[in-house]
Amino acid sequence: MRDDRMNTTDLRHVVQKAVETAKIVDVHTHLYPPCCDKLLLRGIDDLLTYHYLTVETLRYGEIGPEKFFALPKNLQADIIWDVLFERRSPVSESCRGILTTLNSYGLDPTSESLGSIRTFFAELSLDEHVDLVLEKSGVKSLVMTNNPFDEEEEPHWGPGFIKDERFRTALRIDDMLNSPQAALKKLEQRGYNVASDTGGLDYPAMKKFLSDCADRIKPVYLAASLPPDFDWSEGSAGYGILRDVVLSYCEESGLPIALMIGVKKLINPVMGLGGDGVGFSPVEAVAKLCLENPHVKFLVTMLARENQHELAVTARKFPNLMVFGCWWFLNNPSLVEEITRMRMELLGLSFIPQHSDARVLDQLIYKWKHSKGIIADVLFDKYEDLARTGWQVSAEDIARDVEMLFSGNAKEQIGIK
Ligand code: HDL
Ligand code: ZN
Repeated sequence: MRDDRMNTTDLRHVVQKAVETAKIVDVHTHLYPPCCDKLLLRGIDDLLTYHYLTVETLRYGEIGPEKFFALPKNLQADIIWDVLFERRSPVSESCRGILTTLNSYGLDPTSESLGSIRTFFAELSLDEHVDLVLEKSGVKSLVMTNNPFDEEEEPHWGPGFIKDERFRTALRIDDMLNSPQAALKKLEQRGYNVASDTGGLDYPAMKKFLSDCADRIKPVYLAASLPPDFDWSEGSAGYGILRDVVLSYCEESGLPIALMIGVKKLINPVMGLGGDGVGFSPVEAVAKLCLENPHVKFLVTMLARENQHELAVTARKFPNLMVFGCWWFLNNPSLVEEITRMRMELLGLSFIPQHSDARVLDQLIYKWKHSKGIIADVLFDKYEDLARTGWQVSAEDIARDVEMLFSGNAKEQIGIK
């Protein structure tokens, strides 16, 4: 019988402290290391013009998308601040995130102007800013999204790109899976001997390309976002490439593959990055993938709320399936709580509860603060449930469990120390 008894107040305090101080491995972001300079978005204008807030602003119809996007970034930010903060209460999760972040810097937007907030950020050098945000957010290391076909990013792929251990790479292969012919053309332009006379897809050239990219940036996993109708069956779109190029490479290299399923690209193109939608996706495809590729490690997140229960049940059947994060439109308190509770009840501690998906450096602060608060509440409730059975967790037990959720499971999956 365990003898360390904690009363409810002590238990809540110990859980909150353990979660609050937990170091984080953030398995999915869109950030860049300091060597990429301007590619790394940071500061108040980048925070305000994050695509989550631009679409929320444009809903009020005070300005049209074309006119809005033609404005310089600072004027876009002025409009967003006026529409969503000055003339309405900033109750959405993306707006609240801005306020949480400013508050963490000791800035009070109710009394300070946007101008003085801009001055605060302008005085932070890039390296100081990165160090400050990683310290405040508790993120020890994060995984980027590295697309070999991104003309802005790819030129940075040299030894300096992977020098900073805090920024790990992920080889993002959406283009190869979702637009293979265009991808092959780009391979040809880069000097790959694409056997175009076959008329079909040149798998060996694609696999060589993957291997060469991996040699350059040392990814911790391969990644792709997939549409709601993603299907793993002979003859379906992308099936051959996924099977004979990507999964074959993952099996040989031992690299996991992260699949992010359920995005409907550009349902409203004029909104740009903010134009994507969500769709229900057959989880059966994930089950078949895991069944037929037992030696590949799958990291899977799905975008539709309605997919979450079946995905968690599927994960119970496949040890090579690690469910991660409350992705994108699910990263809202009500859904993070619902999904985390359900996952813990079905999977225990064998899942990765969250990733930030941060596109702007400072977002790490609010995305993790908000999620940590919810995950701590869920954990506390579960420990209370245990206590009612007579099972008392100790402070060491709690520290161990929290480490698994915020870094241990991730490190094991992506092979980092
Ligand atoms: O495809 C992805 O990685 C998504 O996360 C998109 O980048 C999306 O636009 C996003 O920013 N989600 O938070
Ligand atoms: Zn993302």
